[in-house]
Amino acid sequence: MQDDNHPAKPAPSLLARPTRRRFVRDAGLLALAASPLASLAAGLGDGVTLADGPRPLVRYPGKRPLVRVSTRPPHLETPFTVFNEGPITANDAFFVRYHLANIPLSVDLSSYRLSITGQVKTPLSLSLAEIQQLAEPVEVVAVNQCSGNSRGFSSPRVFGAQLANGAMGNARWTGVPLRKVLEKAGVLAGAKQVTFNGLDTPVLPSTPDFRKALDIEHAMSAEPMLAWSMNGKDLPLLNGYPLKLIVPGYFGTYWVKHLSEIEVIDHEFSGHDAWFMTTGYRVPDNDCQCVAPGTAPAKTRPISTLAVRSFITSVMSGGVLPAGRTTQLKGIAFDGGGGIKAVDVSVDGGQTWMAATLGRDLGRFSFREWQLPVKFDRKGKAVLMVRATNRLGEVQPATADWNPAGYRRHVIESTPVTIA
Ligand SMILES: Nc1nc2c(c(=O)[nH]1)N[C@H]1C(S)=C(S)[C@@H](COP(=O)(O)O)O[C@H]1N2
Ligand SMILES: [Mo]
Repeated sequence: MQDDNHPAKPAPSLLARPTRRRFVRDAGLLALAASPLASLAAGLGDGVTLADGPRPLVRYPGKRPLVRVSTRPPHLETPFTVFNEGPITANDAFFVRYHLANIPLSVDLSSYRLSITGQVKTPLSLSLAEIQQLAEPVEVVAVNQCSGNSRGFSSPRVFGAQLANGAMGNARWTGVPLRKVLEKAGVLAGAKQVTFNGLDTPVLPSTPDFRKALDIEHAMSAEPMLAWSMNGKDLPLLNGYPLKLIVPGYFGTYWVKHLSEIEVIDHEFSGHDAWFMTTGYRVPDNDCQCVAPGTAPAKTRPISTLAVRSFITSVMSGGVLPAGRTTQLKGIAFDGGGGIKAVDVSVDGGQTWMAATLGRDLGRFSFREWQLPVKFDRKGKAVLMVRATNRLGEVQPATADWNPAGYRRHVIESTPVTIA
């Protein structure tokens, strides 16, 4: 079992100092040396040092150097400077996350099929070409963000991959609405959920498969999509070629890659292969989806939509900005589909705030760019902060809330800089 979804057992002493799992990591490195994906690039990393130590850049097929979180299965973060290139994250820079070590290293379209089974009138087995014929293609620009993005900043520390802020990306997805394929199969009365599985498999039978479920109403709604194209090109292999479930507004865990099986069920998904719904990827079942640091929630529920977030992308932590001259601050904001209404920036550690100018609106599920010219009169240390408000009036909290898995981090970000 990959440690990212270690059952959130709250043992305070362990939470304060989780196991490093060095053995597992090193074993992964050895395996990589013998794998077809072996092409480690020399690199100095992204400069982020979390409690797990410095993080090197690695090079995988079809990708520019990305930050290595783990090697088997591949888990790669986007270097943060990429988010300053524009509101769309390039395919070759997009983060990669897998839970199971048997991942497809190629997919043959002549034998690839998507099956639709379970509580349907007509079970289907469709080629990619048949899926593409199901309906007029639709497009959405949407953020894919890992539930554990930024988890490495949790305090007290939590189990799981110590991610910085690069387990997210924004792309234009092209495909057909999920409901078109469900309508073609004919969903029977009594259907409760729809489950999704991809071509990757566990190495050991004791490891649960990676399967996710959506409620039938959500699956039949306008948003979820079966996408074969990302930013106008085929999906990169590592991001789910040839077909990926897109669930706009929802965390990446639902965006099943190499999608090969859809099953309509008449009950809530349960059992061994439902682990990533019933045990992993759950948040405290309350309004803030949080608990007092170091404590366990009484009740949990599956994680769902993205919280409001915003980042400065034009200046990194520790950056140096000029005094007496105008600097264009720039960044991104996003949420779970309400849409960004306003972005405010502070250059005095949160005492006063200035309204930033929003960039082009690419849709309510997309990154929204913002910018603001600022002039620093005094030399010395300064703390830049950015906060966003969505159309529902939601903003980030000033201090981070906490949950045992470090999911859904969404605090107001601070960037300490020097004015010189
Ligand atoms: N088949 C498959 N799909 C998967 C996963 C996986 O392990 N296997 N991980 C999920 C999780 S937790 C995330 S965050 C996203 C990451 O998408 P990406 O690798 O395309 O960036 O894929 C999701 N889809
Ligand atoms: Mo994830």
